[in-house]
Amino acid sequence: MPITKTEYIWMDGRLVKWEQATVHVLTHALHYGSGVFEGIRAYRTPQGAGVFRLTDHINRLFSSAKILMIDIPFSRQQLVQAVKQTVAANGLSECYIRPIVYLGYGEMGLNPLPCPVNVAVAAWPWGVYLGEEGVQKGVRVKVSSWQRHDPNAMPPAAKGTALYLNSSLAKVEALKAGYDEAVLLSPQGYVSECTGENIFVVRNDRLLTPPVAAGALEGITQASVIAIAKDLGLEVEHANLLRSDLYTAEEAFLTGTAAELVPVRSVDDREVGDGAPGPVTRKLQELFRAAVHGQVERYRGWVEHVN
Ligand code: PPE
Repeated sequence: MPITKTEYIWMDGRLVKWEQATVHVLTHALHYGSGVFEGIRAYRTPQGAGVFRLTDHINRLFSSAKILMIDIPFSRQQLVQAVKQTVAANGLSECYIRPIVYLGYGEMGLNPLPCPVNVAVAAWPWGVYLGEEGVQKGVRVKVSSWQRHDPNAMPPAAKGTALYLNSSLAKVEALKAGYDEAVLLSPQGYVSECTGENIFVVRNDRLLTPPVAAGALEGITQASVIAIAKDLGLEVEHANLLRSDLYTAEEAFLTGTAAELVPVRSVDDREVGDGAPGPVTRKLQELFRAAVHGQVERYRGWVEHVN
């Protein structure tokens, strides 16, 4: 998806002009994927721009860094402020926000420990990730021939830049085959997640989503949708799913910051339900949309205002 340029990017403690937010070609992270990042969205709310679950995203950034033994040279509070400052400085009311922590310039080789650690936060307006038609009618997904990471090869709990080569391989395969998105299975054969989204199915009025142990990222949208579903009285469970569970599900949908909540229309050419987004998906989609815009009293604590 193309990037829409904004004015400022936060780099290592200060705002710099968009064009000046550059790195050296010998930056460690460029060679070895030694970085961790977040994807966050801010939404227009009655009180101005509100960043959805900002503190939770920053906490996950610190967890990712901890797994990879990267010492972030800023506090959580400083990075929360950096995000707010970036959104405010660019005058954005709705945007996608990309904080990244990466090993910088000064060392080459596979011992990352002596490397300087750099941090940047960019923000820009970003539309629907899987297309407007996907949001309305649902996406067509395909089980990938690429597996999700084995947790002893790459830790899927860390949102590390290097891990996304796996997602890109699966994404390209799915797109070339004419699908919208790929579903990856764990090395044990269980459904894990999509290239940048968690997956849910609805079965007998119960909501099921794969556990972290199946290689899925602990999604913040996933956690939000679980909370909303429970408040609606639905039973929710983390469960290992087989690909056939996707084929026979009554409903299925994907969740992620970039994608938001997107219905799944078919899996491997088998229609999910009757091939149109079901009532549970629709209800959750509607409530999630209201929640991120600060329109639901109960979930207002999730919205962290910029001003
Ligand atoms: N799984 C993966 C692999 C993933 O990348 C994301 C977010 C999720 C699940 C959902 O997590 P959450 O956003 O906390 O609900 N993917 C981010 C990056 C996507 C990209 O294409 O880049 C995102 O949605 O911002």
